[in-house]
Amino acid sequence: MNIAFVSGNREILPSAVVPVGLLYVMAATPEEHDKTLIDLCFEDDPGAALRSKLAALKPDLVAISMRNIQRNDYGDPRETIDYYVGLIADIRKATSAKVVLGGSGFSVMPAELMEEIKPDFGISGEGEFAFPRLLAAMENDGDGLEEIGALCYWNGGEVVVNDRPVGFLDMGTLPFPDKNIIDEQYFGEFGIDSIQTKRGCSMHCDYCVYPMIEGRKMRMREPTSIVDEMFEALEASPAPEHFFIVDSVFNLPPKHAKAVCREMIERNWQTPWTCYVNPLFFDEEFAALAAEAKCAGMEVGSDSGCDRILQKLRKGFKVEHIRRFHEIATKHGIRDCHTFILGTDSETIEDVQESLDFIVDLDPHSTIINIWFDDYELLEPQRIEERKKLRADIEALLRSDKYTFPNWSVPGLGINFDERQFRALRHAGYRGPLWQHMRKAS
Ligand code: B12
Ligand code: SF4
Repeated sequence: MNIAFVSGNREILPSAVVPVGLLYVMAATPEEHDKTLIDLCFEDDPGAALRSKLAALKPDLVAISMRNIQRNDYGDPRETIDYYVGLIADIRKATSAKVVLGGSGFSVMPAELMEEIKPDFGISGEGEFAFPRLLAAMENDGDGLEEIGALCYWNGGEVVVNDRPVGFLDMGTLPFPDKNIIDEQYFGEFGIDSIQTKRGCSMHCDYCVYPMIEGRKMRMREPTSIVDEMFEALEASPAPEHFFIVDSVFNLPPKHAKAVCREMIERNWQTPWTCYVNPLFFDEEFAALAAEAKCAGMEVGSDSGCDRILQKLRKGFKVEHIRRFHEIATKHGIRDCHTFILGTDSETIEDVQESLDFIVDLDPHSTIINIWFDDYELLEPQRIEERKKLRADIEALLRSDKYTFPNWSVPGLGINFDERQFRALRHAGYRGPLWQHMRKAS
């Protein structure tokens, strides 16, 4: 088959991210198929670009990746869904090929997004396993469709979501994604590559959708293969100047994370990198190894500075663990960025204030503050209405002088978070996630 792989993502804040999920799916698609990447990230008119590229390519199948539902500024939530509805309309205008939708955004609520966006097929969760099986079934007149776990399709006007076991990929068989086919702006302008060392998170934090995308069972890659892939990525031109380890939580399990760091140290890895960590599994030994392996920064979903809320969110850690993480990371010269989500269910404005005072006292290198938004608010506007008062009170606090700092970003309110500011930082030569430079630059 002649397959067009389309990356729909156009979010460039805080930085444009390589469509690594789609690249992995492409790499796992058997070589007997013709594969072309169409990336809409930097197109001025994505719909027109898509139509003209598809008209020239004449594909038999269009596989489209939807990475995000939410936008970084948490602006009008309908916009992303409407954008994908528009892309499907563009595809239908240009070709009669069937359309398959996948990606982390799609995986968060596949049945609802099938109804909204109306592709012919949807695959939730990892695609390397299910997508080649879908191709085989399509070449076999649809035989075996019902056997493919997590496949969504239409039957008599209704969405069917197969509830067969999904079947997880053996991470040892993961082919390397081809970074030579991506737009040169990813590395030339933003400079950051993505690398994944494992899939799955075994924790049970209340709101978290990550296990829906990657599963709960943690599946590790061999450290040698991970570092081989990183060295291979450095051969791209222009080469990446920073890596982001895209694992849900890198330091879980600790043994794996330490083994990856040891492999980097042994092979004299020199390019800085950033990862997500969980304070619960964070220890001195890991911090020391990460620093020696050139870790520049760690991001942590601290979420709240109030133990009652942390417990409610089932985070598994307390405020004291956040403090401990900050102290150890700082001691080893690793910058820390804490994301807080204010106004979750049952939270009062007093709890929110407790969190804000906690951040002032902790004084991490950087802080990103979001006001809680449930993905389902997109589909149920009355839920937005119910939460209006608390949201307004939180916004007032965040705009007050008491809680305004140059290293605190509030994407939803555009506070220390806008494209012009970030572009200026990049032009001034700052590289990697820009939160790492907000203090120095301000
Ligand atoms: C790492 C990460 C980041 C890093 C990225 C760093 C970097 N340089 O890559 C940072 C911190 C910058 C970031 C920012 C944002 N992120 Co983020 N991020 C993640 C995370 C943890 C991993 C993403 C990743 O790369 N995974 C590895 C790849 C291999 O997996 P994948 O993309 O899911 O692809 C697989 C499948 O989805 C599927 N697939 C993908 N495409 C296709 C296509 C087809 C046809 C098929 C069949 C299958 C398929 O197969 C792939 C391989 O198995 C996810 C959560 C998670 N655990 O998934 C959130 C996540 C993707 N992010 C999310 C969001 C919202 C954002 C932001 C908009 C806001 C924010 N700050 O969170 C920005 C947008 C940035 C941008 N430019 O797009 C959401 C998206 C869903 C939603 N609710 O909207 C997620 C799911 C987290 C969440 N909050 O729920 N993010
Ligand atoms: S540790 Fe992180 S990735 Fe895992 S369930 Fe909790 S919030 Fe989600």
